[in-house]
Amino acid sequence: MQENNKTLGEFIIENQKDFPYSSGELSRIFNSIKLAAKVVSHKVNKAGLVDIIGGVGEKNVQGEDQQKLDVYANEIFIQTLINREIVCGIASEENDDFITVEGSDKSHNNKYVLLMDPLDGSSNIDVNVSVGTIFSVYRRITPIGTPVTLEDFLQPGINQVAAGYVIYGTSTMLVYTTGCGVNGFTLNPAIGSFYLSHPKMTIPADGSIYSVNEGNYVHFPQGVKDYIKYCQLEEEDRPYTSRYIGSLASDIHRNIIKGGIYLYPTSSKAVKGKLRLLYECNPMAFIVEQAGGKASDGFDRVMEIVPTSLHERSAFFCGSTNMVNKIEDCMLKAK
Ligand code: AHM
Ligand code: MG
Repeated sequence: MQENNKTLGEFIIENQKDFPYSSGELSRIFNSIKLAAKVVSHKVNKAGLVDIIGGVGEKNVQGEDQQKLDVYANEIFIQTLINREIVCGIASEENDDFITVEGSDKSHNNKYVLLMDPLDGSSNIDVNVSVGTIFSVYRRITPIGTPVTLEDFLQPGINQVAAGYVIYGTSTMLVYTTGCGVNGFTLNPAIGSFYLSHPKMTIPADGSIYSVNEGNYVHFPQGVKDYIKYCQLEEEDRPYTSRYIGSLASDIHRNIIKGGIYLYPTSSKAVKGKLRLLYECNPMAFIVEQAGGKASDGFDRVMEIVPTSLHERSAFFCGSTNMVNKIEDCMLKAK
């Protein structure tokens, strides 16, 4: 079969041997994510019709209350996973605490926990700019058969068995890794199937795009200011191009394809950074590393940070390896 004619479902079955422990459980998790992503994609595509079909807090034509899209996406992903009894726990950027998932027989026999940001960049929805879902899967640490605990979620990123993102953009795309490279799939909305459109994605070692919210420049640490000035210098292949959507999955996706770096530093306004280590930084770091790139907090590998709380934040520099090496140099020199 031609690569570009392969559906995500077929690809998952074909590559099940690459899945850690390959018991079929991870394949079922992917099938649920795929399903939830299609439901959310459909809803996101109708977001611009809000004035016609009713806004948040109003009733829609079926007499149901309209919800904010991020709340809706959160519920869809959680319900899809719970109904299929395939994970033992879920943590979401939208929920203060993790959710324990027990089987209909009250068992706790599933192996995996899933962490997610169900609708990242949701401030972009009102202006018709791409948003995304980001997810991460770990094998539980506590014994199978017992309820999950916080410990199962507070694992360093190097323990991830799978991670991915969905972009609800000009097309809806799902990109994921299980630690054997990165593959991207595009939804054909007419048929409702994701097709393999970006096999074996790799990020160039060098790039010429830097993505940062430069409006916060005055609040950035000196090393980041130095790096931004370096990007803007007229020297060798510089100045680089500045591109910032403000939607993590889309900014990283573009930089994987074209070569570039995404920066969300600490600042005097956000002393720990803005992005969440578990829901945003680690899954993106896993994908970018699997594509041949690098992810750092400015000094150390993001995926080696041992988390101490569910909603912990981190500085995040991620993308083409040589560009991330350069910002680490700048950070070290300015320390
Ligand atoms: P959110 O989880 O509240 O949507 O915030 C995460 C988003 C990322 O997608 C994006 O890269 C970043 O926040 C943009 O932040 P800022 O507006 O501060 O540049
Ligand atoms: Mg987010």
